[in-house]
Amino acid sequence: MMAIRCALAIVLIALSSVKGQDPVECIHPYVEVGGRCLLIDPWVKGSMETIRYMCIYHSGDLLWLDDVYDCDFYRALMDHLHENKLNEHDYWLGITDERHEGIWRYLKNDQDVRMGAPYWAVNNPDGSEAENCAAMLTGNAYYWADVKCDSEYSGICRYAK
Ligand SMILES: [Ca+2]
Ligand SMILES: [Ca+2]
Repeated sequence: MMAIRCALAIVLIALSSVKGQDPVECIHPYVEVGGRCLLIDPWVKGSMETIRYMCIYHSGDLLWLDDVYDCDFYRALMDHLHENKLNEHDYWLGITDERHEGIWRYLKNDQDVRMGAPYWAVNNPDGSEAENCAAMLTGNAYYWADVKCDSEYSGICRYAK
C-alpha cells in the first residue's frame, strides 16, 4: 500500500514539474527541504511544549506530514539530516495522543497520524499514559517513538503560513 502511494506521489510530482511549478522559496531562517520550509536547530533543546512554542514564534509548528507526498518528503528530510551532520540529535515531532490515549494526531491540524510502518519504530507507541508525545530518536534510527512529553529534545519546525 505504501509503495503504491509513494509511486503515485512520484507521478504527481513529475506531472506538476511538467507544468512548471514554481520552486518553493523559504523565508529566513527556514530552509527548503523536499519542497517544504523547515527550521532545524539541534542546539536548542526543551520539552515538547517549549520547542513547539519556539516553532510557533517563528510562524511554524512542529513537524507534520501531508497525506500524498509525505514519503518523498520524509526521505528528503532524512538525507538532509545526514548530509548536514544533524543526525546526532533527537527531534520532536508535532504528534500527540494526549487528548485521547492511543489516538495519535498532528498538533498542527488535528489530522490522524498513520501508524505502523514505515514511520513508527517496531512496537511503538508502547508507553500508554506515560508517553503522549512522539519523537525521532537517533537510538531508533529516527523511526518514531512515543516518549514522555517533558523529555528534552531539539525540534524540526515547519513553516505554517
Ligand atoms: Ca500515550
Ligand atoms: Ca515508547
